[in-house]
Amino acid sequence: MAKNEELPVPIFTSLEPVYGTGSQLEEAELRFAKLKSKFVEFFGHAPDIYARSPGRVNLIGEHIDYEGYSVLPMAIRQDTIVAIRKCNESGAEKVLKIANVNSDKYHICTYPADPDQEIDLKNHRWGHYFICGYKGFYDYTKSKGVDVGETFGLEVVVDGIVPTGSGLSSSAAFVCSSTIAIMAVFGANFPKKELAQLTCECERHIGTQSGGMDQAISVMAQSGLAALIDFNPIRATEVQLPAGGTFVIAHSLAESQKAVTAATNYNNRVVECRLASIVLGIKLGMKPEEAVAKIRTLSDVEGLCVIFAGTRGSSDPVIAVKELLKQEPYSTEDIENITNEKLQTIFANSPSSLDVLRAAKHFKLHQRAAHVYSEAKRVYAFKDAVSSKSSDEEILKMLGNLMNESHHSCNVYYECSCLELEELVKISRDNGALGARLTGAGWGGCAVALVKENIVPQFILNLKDQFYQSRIDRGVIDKNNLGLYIFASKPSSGAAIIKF
Ligand code: NG1
Repeated sequence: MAKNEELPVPIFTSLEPVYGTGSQLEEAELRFAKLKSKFVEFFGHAPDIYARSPGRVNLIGEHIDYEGYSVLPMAIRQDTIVAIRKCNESGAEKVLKIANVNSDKYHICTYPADPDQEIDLKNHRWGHYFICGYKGFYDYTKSKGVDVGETFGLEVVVDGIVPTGSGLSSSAAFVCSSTIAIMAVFGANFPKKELAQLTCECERHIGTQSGGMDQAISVMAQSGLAALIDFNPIRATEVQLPAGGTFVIAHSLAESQKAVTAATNYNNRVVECRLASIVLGIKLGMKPEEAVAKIRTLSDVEGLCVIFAGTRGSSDPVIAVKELLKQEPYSTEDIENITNEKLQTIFANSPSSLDVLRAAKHFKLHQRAAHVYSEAKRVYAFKDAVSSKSSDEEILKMLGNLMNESHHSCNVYYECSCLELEELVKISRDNGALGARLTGAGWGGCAVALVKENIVPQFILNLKDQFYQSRIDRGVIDKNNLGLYIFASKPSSGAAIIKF
C-alpha cells in the first residue's frame, strides 16, 4: 500500500469523511452553506470546487524545523476553507478576485492573473497569502515541465476559523487551502509530500523564512494521530498519543504578528542560527570560506559537534556550543573577524536576512544553538516516550516534563516567549497541567497544556477565572467568545478537496 505521504490529496463528495459526525459536522455544514451563498452573493454563481486545510498545534520541537530537525505537531479541528471558480469564458477578465465571508474585516482583494507578479511586502494585505499559493503552483508546474496553458481569472471566497496570530498556523492553513484549491481547479493533484514542500516554499513569498512544519502537518495529518515530521526529504510518521491525556490550547491574547515583526523576531533567529552554525564550523576546523559557502543550518555542523563532544566522553552537541561559542552576545565585528567575510556579503542573496542585519544590534549565538540542539533531542525523547512500554500514566508524565523543558528553553535561550505566555503557562501548571509550553513561533499566541482527561472541564474553568476573567472585565475579549480562546483538541485530519 502506498504511504500516506505518497498519496494525492483526498477528494470527497461529502463532509463526513473530513468532519466526522455530530456537532463538528453540523458546524461544517453551516460553514459550507454560508460560503456557497456568499460566493453567489459576490460573484453571481456557485463555486466549482472547495479545498480545506487545518491549523496545527505543535506539541514539541519549536524553532528547529528551519534548522532541518524533526518536529511533532498535530492538526487541529479549526481550518480554512476556500471556494474557487475558474473564469475561462471568452472575454472574461483575467483577474484574481479574493473575497472573505468575513467581508467587514477582510475586504475583497484583486490581483492580476500573473504568476510572476511581485508581492508587495511593504503593504501587507490578507489576500497576499492566496497569491503565495498562486505563484507557488505555477513555480511548481514550471519546475516539473508541465504546461498549464494560458492564465485565466479566478473567483475565490475564503472562510478561515484558525485564530490569527495565535501560533496555530492560520497562515499555513490559508496558504495550503489556497494552493490546493488552485491545483484542484486546474484538475491536478500532486502527492502530499510534494505539496508539503511546495506550500512551504509558497509561504516564503510572504517574507518569512518558514521551516515547513505547518504546511507538512496541514497537508499530511491523519485523524486521531499526531505526526513526527522529518525534513529533507519531508516525511511524516504516525504518532499515537497515550490514552488519558488531552491537549488544551489556550490563547495568551497577545497577537503575534509574524510577518510584520519578522526582521527582529522570526527571521532574526533564522539568521542567528546560520551564523552560529558557520562559527561552529570554523571553530571545529573548517576553512572560513568553506563554512560560509557550505553551512546553512545547525544540523549541517551537528556531526562535527558530536565528534568534538566525543573527545569529552559525550555525544551531546551542546558540549561544543558551551565550549566554543561565548555566552555574551556577538557583535557584527566579532563575527566578521571569525568568518573573514562581511555579513552583508554572506546574506547578499536574501533580502529578508539583510533586513535582519539592519535591525540587529548583536547576535546571541550560544543561546540559540543550545536551544536548537537540546530541543531536537527532546523531540526524539517525546517520540520514544510515546512508544515506550511504560504505563500511560508514566508516559504522560514524561511528555509533560519534556514540554516544560521545551518551554524553559524557548523562554530563556530562544527568547520567544512574552509576559502573557509566561503567566498562562504558570497558571496552567498551577492548575494541574502535566506540562505546558508556548506553541508555534511564540512572542504571543497560544500555549498548549497536557492535562489529564478527567480534569479538563475544571482546568478550563480555572483558567477562565485566573487568566481570562480580568481580560473579559477589561473588554479585551467577549465572554461569549471564550470557546475561541481556550479549547481541548483531538488530532484532526489533514487537507482535502471537496466537490459536491
Ligand atoms: P507559526 O507562527 O506558529 O505558524 C512558525 C513557522 C514554523 C516553525 C514555528 C516555530 C511559518 C509558516 N511557520 O509557526 O515553520 O518554525 O514558527 O517552531 O513560518
